[in-house]
Amino acid sequence: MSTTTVLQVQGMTCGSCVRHVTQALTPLAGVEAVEVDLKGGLVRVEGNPDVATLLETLADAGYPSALAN
Ligand code: 9UX
Repeated sequence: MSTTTVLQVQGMTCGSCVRHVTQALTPLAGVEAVEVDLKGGLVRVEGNPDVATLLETLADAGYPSALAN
C-alpha cells in the first residue's frame, strides 16, 4: 500500500527550489508523487520509497532534510 512520507527540508526558499526538490525525488524508486510546502518547509512523498535514499538525494541536491513523521 502507498504511504505518505513527510520530510522537513532546509534551504527551500524559492519556486526554483520547489522544482529542484520535485525533480530530484520524482524519479526515485517507489515515489508516486511529490508535494512541496514551501512556506512550511515540508515535502510529502507518496508511494513506498526508501527513506534513507530520499534524505541522501535531498542532501546531494543541497537541501538537508529530516524525517518529520
Ligand atoms: Mo531557490 Mo535559487 O534556493 O539558488 S533560491 S533555487
